[in-house]
Amino acid sequence: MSHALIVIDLQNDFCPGGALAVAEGGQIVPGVNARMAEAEAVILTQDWHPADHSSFASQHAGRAPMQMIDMPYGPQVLWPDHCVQGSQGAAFHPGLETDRADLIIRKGFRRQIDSYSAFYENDQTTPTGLEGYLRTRGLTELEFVGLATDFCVAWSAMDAAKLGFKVRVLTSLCRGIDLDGSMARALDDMRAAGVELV
Ligand code: VGL
Ligand code: ZN
Repeated sequence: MSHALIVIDLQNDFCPGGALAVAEGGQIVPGVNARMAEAEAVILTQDWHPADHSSFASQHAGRAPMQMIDMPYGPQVLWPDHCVQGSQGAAFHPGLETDRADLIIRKGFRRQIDSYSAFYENDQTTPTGLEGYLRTRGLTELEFVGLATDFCVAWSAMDAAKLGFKVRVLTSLCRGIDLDGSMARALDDMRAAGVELV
């Protein structure tokens, strides 16, 4: 019981009825709540975009959601507007026991850059500060759950493994978007990065 549970983006917009809904996204909530009791620390991430965020297709003339675009930091999927700061869509799923969180870390708040990972923004250099928090608390073992498996969960888990944490992803408590085979690719990439898939 020395691990941290990191719950990725369990927010209304990623659940059925939301702006970027992941199939069955809400179904993992009871299981995620149950895992909180087993963890030394509980950390929630919250996707938190300004209304004019550059990852939104609406900000690029003639572009549609799910198309790719080249950003200064690399290729980027254009998303429907989602998780706008302060909106109901950005709020956590109402069933999630957020009172049990030690830390809530927000990401994606800089207009020019997206942030899938809880550790680094999509330039893979700008830190969120989570690594320092975990290290100063002596938390070296991380368990990931949440949404979406093939984007924010996978990028977070792979960064954690690269940083030297012992990492597992509970796949039954994750759900994915699966855009052009991204689900299979993410599972392969996580395994290759040394992430344990449970
Ligand atoms: C996510 C796409 C855009 C995620 C966040 O939480 O996986 N995906 N923003
Ligand atoms: Zn986002």
